[in-house]
Amino acid sequence: MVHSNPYHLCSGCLSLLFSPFELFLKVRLFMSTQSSSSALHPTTCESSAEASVFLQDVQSGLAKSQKELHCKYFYDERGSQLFDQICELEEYYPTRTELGIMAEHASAIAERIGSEAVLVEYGSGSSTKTRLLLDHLDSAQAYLPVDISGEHLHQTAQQLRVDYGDLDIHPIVADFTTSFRLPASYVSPRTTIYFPGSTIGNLKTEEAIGLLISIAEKCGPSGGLLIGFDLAKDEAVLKAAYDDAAGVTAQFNLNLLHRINRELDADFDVKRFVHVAIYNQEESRIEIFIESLDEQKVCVAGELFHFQPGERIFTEYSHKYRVDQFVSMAAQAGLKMDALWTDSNDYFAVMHLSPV
Ligand code: AVI
Repeated sequence: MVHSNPYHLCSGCLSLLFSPFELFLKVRLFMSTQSSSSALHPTTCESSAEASVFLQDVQSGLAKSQKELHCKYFYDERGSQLFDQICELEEYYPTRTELGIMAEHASAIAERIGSEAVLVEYGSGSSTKTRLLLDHLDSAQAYLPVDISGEHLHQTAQQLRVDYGDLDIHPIVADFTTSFRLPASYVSPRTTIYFPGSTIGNLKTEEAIGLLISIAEKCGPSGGLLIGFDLAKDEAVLKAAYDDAAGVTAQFNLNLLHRINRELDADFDVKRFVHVAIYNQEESRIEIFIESLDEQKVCVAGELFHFQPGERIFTEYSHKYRVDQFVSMAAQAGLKMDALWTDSNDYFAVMHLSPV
């Protein structure tokens, strides 16, 4: 069985390409979208090149004064299983809320996208949400799922071809955050990028704007962006969602240390670390850390790292936007909102934007 992975990354591939977009960001982004229901391949390092990028990232992250590990590394096989479990938790509202919005407003959303669209999905995992769209779109020209995991892509495309016989389905194996281009024959004034899952919230603001810029460049003058993102809300709701009573999110976060032990010849004593999720009100985001319970030393492939009691490793941001904040971030990328759908609690937003 394979599991959800909102990053769909292959660290070996990731180290190879540097687009103008990446240079602009001065970071490498390896993101894709989440899906609770789809089967996505785990991202355990499969080659020595990938393992060496992972090792470099871990050692350089732990050498920083604020220790950090990139959240893209959450999603090995076990991490992807745990993420699937998170999506099913009572406290974790985003997945079911977004799906509810899509189910309730599918025909209005499809109408906003318009007829004869070329639909490009960033991260092709969310087949349930995608099917809701495909079921309602008027004479879509083509569906282009984009994913770094070729095997998964081709499985999805195969099934969709069976179910949507008339639709031109053209999977693209690519990391859309790097130097990804649409094939010339699919470049259309009606290109709509679909980016569900609120994965944009895991990016730093400048990274999110960079990604939106690259999207604005791709969607046609009569096309746009359909994006799902999480909304700012009561702190108690957020803290419960990222520190659930059953401790699944804690296991998900700490699995990163198990993964490093497994794959990188490290000796984290995982029981001497705990999961911490903080709500940073000023930045309107959840910040996730792994905290050391006591003074300890950890060896990662021969390199020693010291931890003080209470010292934290930063692992993830999850931004919660106000609609006006998101609109102004999108404006910096040359995109303007033209439709918005939310749930009855205003927990989550699905927004349609067009190039200015
Ligand atoms: C993938 N991403 C949108 C999730 C989120 O809610 O930020 C990742 C996650 N981290 C902890 N729980 C879920």
